Order: sequence, then C-alpha cells, then structure tokens
Amino acid sequence: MTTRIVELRQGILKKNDELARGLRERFAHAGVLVLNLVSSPGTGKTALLERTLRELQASGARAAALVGDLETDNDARRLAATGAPVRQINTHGICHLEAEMVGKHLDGFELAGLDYLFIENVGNLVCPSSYDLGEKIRVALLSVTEGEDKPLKYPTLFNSVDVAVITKIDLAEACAFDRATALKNINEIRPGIRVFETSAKTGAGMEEWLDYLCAQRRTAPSR
Ligand SMILES: Nc1nc2c(ncn2[C@@H]2O[C@H](COP(=O)(O)OP(=O)(O)OP(=O)(O)O)[C@@H](O)[C@H]2O)c(=O)[nH]1
Ligand SMILES: [Mg+2]
Ligand SMILES: [Zn+2]
Repeated sequence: MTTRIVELRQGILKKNDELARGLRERFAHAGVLVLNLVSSPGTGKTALLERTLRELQASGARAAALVGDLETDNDARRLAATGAPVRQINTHGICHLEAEMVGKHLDGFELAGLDYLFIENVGNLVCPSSYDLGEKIRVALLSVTEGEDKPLKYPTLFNSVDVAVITKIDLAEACAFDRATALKNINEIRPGIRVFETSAKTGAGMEEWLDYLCAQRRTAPSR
C-alpha cells in the first residue's frame, strides 16, 4: 500500500517536472523573467506584489501575475487594481500550484510582451518545494510576525529557493523580531542566499528589491 502511494506520488512529480521543463523553455523563448513566490498564508505575498507591480509599471516595465488560492478571487482583484494583467488560479482543495495549472492559465497572456511574470503560490511552506512551475527564481517570504525559526522548521522549502524576503519589517519592533537570528537561520539552510527586508506598508526595502528584479531581468542565467 505504502509503496503504491510512493509510486503514484513519484509519477505525479515526474509529470510535473516534464511540464515545468516545457514552461521554462517557453518563458525563456518569450524573454519573460518568471518568479514563484512561496510562503505561509498571510506572510504578505499579495501585498508585496501589489507594490512591486505598481512600481515596475511606473518605471515602464511590463509585469503580470498569476495567483493561486484554494478559493476566491480576492487576491487577483487586489493585484488587478494595479492595472497589470492578472489571473486567479483556484485549486479547489489542492494546497500548492502545479505546472499544469500554470500552463492552463497562460492562454491569452502575450508572454513575449512581458518583462516579468510573478506567480503567487498557495500559502503553504511544505509541498510548493516539490512542484517546479518553470520559474527562473523561487522566492521565499518570511514575515516578522511568524517567528525566526521558520527556515529551520521547513528546511525543504527554504533550501529550494533562490532568494528570501523578510516582510512586514514595519512590525519588527512590536513583535520583538530577532533579525540576527532570522538571518542566521536562513543562512543555515541556504548559505549565502540574498535576503531582502521589506515593508509593503511603508515601502521600506522596496528599492533594493526592485533593483534586484531589474538586474535579474538583464543578466540572470537559466536555473
Ligand atoms: N503592517 C504590515 N502589514 C502587512 C504587510 N504586508 C502584508 N500585510 C498585511 O498582512 C495581511 C496578509 O497579507 P497578504 O498580502 O494578503 O498575504 P498573503 O501572503 O498574500 O496571504 P495568502 O494569499 O492568504 O497566503 C494583510 O492584512 C496585509 O495588509 C506589511 O508589510 N506590513
Ligand atoms: Mg495572497
Ligand atoms: Zn500541496
């Protein structure tokens, strides 16, 4: 029984990897930089994206977003208010995005006309680590309100990312957030990784984050 479950799971992951490979080629061919944002529910993925999409568009860049949630189009509506093209993916009970869902929601997007495509994953620190979505950059978000030890508790996810963003830094003092410990924990799981510290509320740290995106758009090699 257990062997059968493991085999099924491996089959699903293999199929996902193949579809993700196809997506990655498609994104590279179109010249669009794709980022997959992963974190616990409520870390501030949508809030960071709202601000990011606004600022990128103000600088003349073309950016779009796909956003995954089990139900509702609340996040898509928040993101669409920035003026960017946005699609909601409702997974109806599945707790992560899969490459197939991403592929299905690209119809009608003119990828070659985009500089950036952001994929906001379903809030979950476990299985998004196993599902490649064809992204070039995987971003883990960690908010100051959720504890400095998340990277140690969810090493598989933090180990799978290219960059991390500590969010809600405007609340750091109120939460007695231990910045040094958080940075040490991230570094323990993913040594040398670049870490941004942002507030979607005050705009702190946004300049560094946007500079990074801009540099990746110009120079990033394939994953
Ligand atoms: N003070 C403060 N609040 C924030 C910040 N970013 C997000 N929030 C708040 O945190 C809550 C959750 O933010 P969301 O952006 O919806 O979080 P999310 O990660 O997209 O959540 P899910 O999509 O449900 O996983 C909201 O009430 C936001 O207003 C921030 O930088 N500072
Ligand atoms: Mg969200
Ligand atoms: Zn899942």
